[in-house]
Amino acid sequence: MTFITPKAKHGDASDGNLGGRLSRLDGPAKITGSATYAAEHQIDGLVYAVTVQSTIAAGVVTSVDASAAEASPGVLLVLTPDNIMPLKSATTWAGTPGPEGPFLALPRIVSFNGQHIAAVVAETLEQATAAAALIRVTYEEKAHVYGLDDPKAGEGVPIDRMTMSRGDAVKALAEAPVRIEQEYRTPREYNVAIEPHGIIARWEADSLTLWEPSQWIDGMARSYAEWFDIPFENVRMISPYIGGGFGSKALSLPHGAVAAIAARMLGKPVKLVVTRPQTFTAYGGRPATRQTLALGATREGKLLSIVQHGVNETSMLGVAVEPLGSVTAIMYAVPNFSSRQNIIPLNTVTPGALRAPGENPSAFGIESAIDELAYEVGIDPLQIRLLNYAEEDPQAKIPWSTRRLREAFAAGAEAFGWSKRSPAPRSMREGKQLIGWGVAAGTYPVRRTPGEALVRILADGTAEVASSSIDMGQGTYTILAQTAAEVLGIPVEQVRVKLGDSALPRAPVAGGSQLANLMTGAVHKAAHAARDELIGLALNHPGSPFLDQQTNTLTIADGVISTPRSEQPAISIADFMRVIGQEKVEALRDTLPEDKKNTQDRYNNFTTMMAMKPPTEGGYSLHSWCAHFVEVRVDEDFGTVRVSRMVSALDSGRLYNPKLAESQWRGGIIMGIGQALLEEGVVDPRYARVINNNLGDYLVATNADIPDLQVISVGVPDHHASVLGGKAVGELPIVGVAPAIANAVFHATGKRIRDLPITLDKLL
Ligand code: MCN
Ligand code: MOS
Repeated sequence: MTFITPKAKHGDASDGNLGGRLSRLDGPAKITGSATYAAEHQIDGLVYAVTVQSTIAAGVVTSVDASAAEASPGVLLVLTPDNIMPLKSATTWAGTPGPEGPFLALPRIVSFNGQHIAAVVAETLEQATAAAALIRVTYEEKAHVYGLDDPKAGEGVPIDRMTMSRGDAVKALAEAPVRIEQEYRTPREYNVAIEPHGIIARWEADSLTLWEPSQWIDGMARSYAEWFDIPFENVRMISPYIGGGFGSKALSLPHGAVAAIAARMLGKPVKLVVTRPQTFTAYGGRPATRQTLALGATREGKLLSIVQHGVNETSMLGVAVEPLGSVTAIMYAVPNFSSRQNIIPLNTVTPGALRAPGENPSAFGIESAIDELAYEVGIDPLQIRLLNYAEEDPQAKIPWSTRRLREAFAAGAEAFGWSKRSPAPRSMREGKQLIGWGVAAGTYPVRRTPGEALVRILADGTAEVASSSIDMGQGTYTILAQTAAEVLGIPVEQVRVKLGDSALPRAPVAGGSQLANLMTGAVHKAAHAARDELIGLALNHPGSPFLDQQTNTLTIADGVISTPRSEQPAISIADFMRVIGQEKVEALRDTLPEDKKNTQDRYNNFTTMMAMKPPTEGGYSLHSWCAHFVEVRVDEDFGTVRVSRMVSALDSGRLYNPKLAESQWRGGIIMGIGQALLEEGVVDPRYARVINNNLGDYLVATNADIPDLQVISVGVPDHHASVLGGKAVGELPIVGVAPAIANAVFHATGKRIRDLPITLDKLL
């Protein structure tokens, strides 16, 4: 079992506590290659699976000729729609029953190009790959719908729960002295984590062990248990290191089912790693979106009404909703608002979650539109945002817990030098470079699900923290060590954190940027309980040197127990444990409400998202906020866009580790720059196939694309949001980056790009 132990020395002792800038504890293992990722585990008797994907987008597999593959060297098994083991349908992530009928990991009906339709298992990866190429599939092809622009796409299906309104938006829009109406679009975007999805599945009798990267060990384990109709306790999922997920590693997927089926049929452990091209269709990324936004305002720029209609693509089989009204509804104090949304089924894999699903494209719409309004009425883009500042949640009509967006605008503008901006488009240049300055805001809700943690103090005076929650790079190991160190009074170097194993105390999904708040809360509670028990022993144990002290409390600092007034006696935890002959002191605690501690509620809490509280529950509206200020340089001749400078000010409440939070923010901003300028899944209409399905053609931002990024924290502790005062960090920073860049590009060039990414062809 992997324990993460801090090795590197760090500056100041307090760095080890909450709020300290401790470096990532998992960093050295990841950088030096000693971290073992799921597919790197060495398992005796391992065999290798490779999937074959459909080359049509719609139709039926009429036959699969596997004879050549079966006769190929080393081949052990070929799975096709003819012999795939039907699995039970599993409960959805929302906690609702899964689709009717069995779950077929290799279905005969083809609903998108790139769907797994066969798999080959062989003694080596090379043999499996070679044999997979020999499989001949015959299809009966049907007409497909390739994308939102396909004339066959239609209007789609309204999603009633997305409908929002206040006031009379249509009437107020019609009466508004100033009106603008535009359509904004975002393309299909992909998670492209550097570690591709992969799995090793091994059966021992009716127990299944899975080495698979996971953002949600307990949720995924539940799917496997239900698919194979075995008890949840029989699934062991192991995922100590994850090479990024960005939303794509939270759910069990068909290729995982294929590996587990093959392992069961063969009685051998099976490894299946999807290839980079397959990562584009083995699961979905962010769906393409389109939204019309109509803004009505006074001539002074005060918003009177917003009317929004959004659509996003989904698959033929699944309902994926990318909530386009999420930011629009709350960013500005507009009295009249209406928003509705449709989803349009297409021949694509069911879209999934990608960093800030909903908020991200929502902000692209509203934060571009408000900028357009600023030019229309002739006021500064920052001023118009302050003019329409929402002092309370305009949709829920309740106070914000904290909203330091005004402070973010002020701090960002100051650091950026916004006051020196020349207002007119195309008015700033350096030689052939047109310079543009843009601003946009972003927000992300604080989501809350109860958690659980074990904290154990050992005989040698060190401590352990254990949880089935995960660290995919965001810093969970580090902040949980800091939480335990601070509460226990033990140096952080002596705290080990164990994560990523379903055998450990349970945890909900590491999604929706909730994990840091909920897990620091659970560890804090468990550590307090362990510390209280240790102090209780020191006060009451017959062998304790503190027994005859006139005190009812003790302090622990730097691993030493002492009385609060005099320093005598003082004894290290290790010596104390030896004196009283105790092996360990441990506490398992959860943050479940009293009425939800029963077995079924507890199970659902950790294995579905049913218990996740909306940000408006509890009387306050809980959100993180940010403001991005961008400078772009656009080459007048070539239309190339470079982000040359960027300052972002963010309010995530209290930061548990500012170094890591800043790194999260920079990472999200970098993804936002990629989204603004580079990322787009290109679909060939003839085959409804994503054609740039590799990192050579699907461009993400690289170092050369990224300038120095200044990030400023403007948050204050928010104890409505979480026990320890933090708000959401992980997804916030990407929200608002693309519109800030689009706004800067308009300022530079006078061209408004409403269709991401902003490529040179659109500017020339
Ligand atoms: N943090 C902090 N103070 C707070 C809150 C958080 O210092 N008040 C820091 C901590 O280092 C914490 C990190 O920020 O570990 C992220 O915390 P949080 O916002 O709670 O997000 P989660 O831990 O739930 O992580 C998930 C989130 C999501 S949903 C996506 S998508 C995303 C993201 O994190 N994917 C990532 N950041 C990622 N970072 C990396 N490296 N890889 C991914 O795949
Ligand atoms: Mo993040 S997209 O909620 O995993």
